[in-house]
Amino acid sequence: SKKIVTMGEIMLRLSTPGYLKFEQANSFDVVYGGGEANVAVSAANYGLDAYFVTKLPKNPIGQSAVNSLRQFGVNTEYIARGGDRIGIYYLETGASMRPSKVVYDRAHSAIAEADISDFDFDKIFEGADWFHFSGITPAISDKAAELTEAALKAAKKHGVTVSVDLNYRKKLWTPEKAQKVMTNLMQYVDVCIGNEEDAEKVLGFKPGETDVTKGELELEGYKNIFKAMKEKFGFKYVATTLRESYSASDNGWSALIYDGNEFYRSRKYDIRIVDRVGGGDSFAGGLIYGLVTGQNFKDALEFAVAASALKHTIPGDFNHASLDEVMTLVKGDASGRVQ
Ligand code: KDG
Repeated sequence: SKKIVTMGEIMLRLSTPGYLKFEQANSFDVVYGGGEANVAVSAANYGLDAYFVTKLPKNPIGQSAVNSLRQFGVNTEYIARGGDRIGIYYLETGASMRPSKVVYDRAHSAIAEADISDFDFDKIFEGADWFHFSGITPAISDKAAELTEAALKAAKKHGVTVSVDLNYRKKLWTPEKAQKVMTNLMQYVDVCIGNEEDAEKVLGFKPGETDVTKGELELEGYKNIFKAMKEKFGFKYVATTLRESYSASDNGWSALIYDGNEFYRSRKYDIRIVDRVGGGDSFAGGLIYGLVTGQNFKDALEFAVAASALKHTIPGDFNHASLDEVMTLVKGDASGRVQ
C-alpha cells in the first residue's frame, strides 16, 4: 500500500458541548485535531499507510494525542517526544446566523519549538509516495518554518510527490509574513490546494478585475488565479473547495481542479453542518487518496468532495467516513441532501 507522510501540529481540542457559547459552558468535549493530523487520519481510513510527524510532550496528554491517531490506524513511529506542552484550541460551534469561534492557546508547543535534529527525514521519506503539509505549520514559529523546509528538501530528494493546503490562519501570521515564507516553499510543491482567500493572503494572487464573490463569477475569478498560480510555480494540479454559505449551518459544497489544460468542477452537495472543522483536511485527504491510487484527476476530485461533504456531518476534526461510505456517495444520489 502507498506510504503517505504528513507533518504538523496536533492539538488538544476543547469544544463547548452542543451549541453552548463559551460563556455558558461548564464543561468541554475533548478530541484531538490539527490540519495535517486530520489528513493522516483520512488517509489511514482509506487503507493507505499513513504516518504523522510531529513532536508531543512526554506526558499523559501527549500520549493521549498519540493514542487518538493510533486509534484510527495512523502510524506514530516518527513522532518525537519531549518539549513543554501540547497546543490547545477552544471551539464554540456556530449555528444559523451565529458563526463558530476558535480561540488558540498554542504558543511554544513542542512542535513549534522542535529542532530539525528531532527527526530522521531520510528514514521518514524512505519508500514514501506522498508528503502533505499545510500553511499552518510554517506559521506556528520560525523554527517550524525551517523544519518544514528541511522536510520538503528531504521529500524531494526521495522523489516524493508533495501537496500543500495553503490554509491561511490570520491568528497565526500576517499576509506579508505568510507570503515571504510560503512563496519560497512552493518550489517543492506538486499539488496546491487553496481557496481564494488563501491564494491572496498566502501567495499574493488577486483575482484581478473579476468579482469573485458570487456564483459563476466566482468560478471566473478562480480560473484567473489558478492559471497564474500554475504558471508561476509549475504545480501539476491546483484545487479548491467551493463553499456557498446559505447560513452558518447550511452550505452548498463543491470543488474545482485545474490541470493546466482543463478546469473541472465537481458535483455540488447541499450540506447541513454538524462540525465543519477538518472539512478542508478531509478534502485534501480524499484528493491525495484518489491521486495516489491512480484515479484520474476528475474522479479524485469527486472522491475528495464527497469525503469532505461527509466530514461536515461528523463531530470532531477527524473524518471517520470509510472508503465504502465515500464511494456510496460518489456513485449515488447527486444531491446528498440532508433533510
Ligand atoms: O483545518 C482544521 C484545523 O483548522 C483545525 O484542525 C485546527 O489545526 C488547526 C488550526 O491550526 O487551526
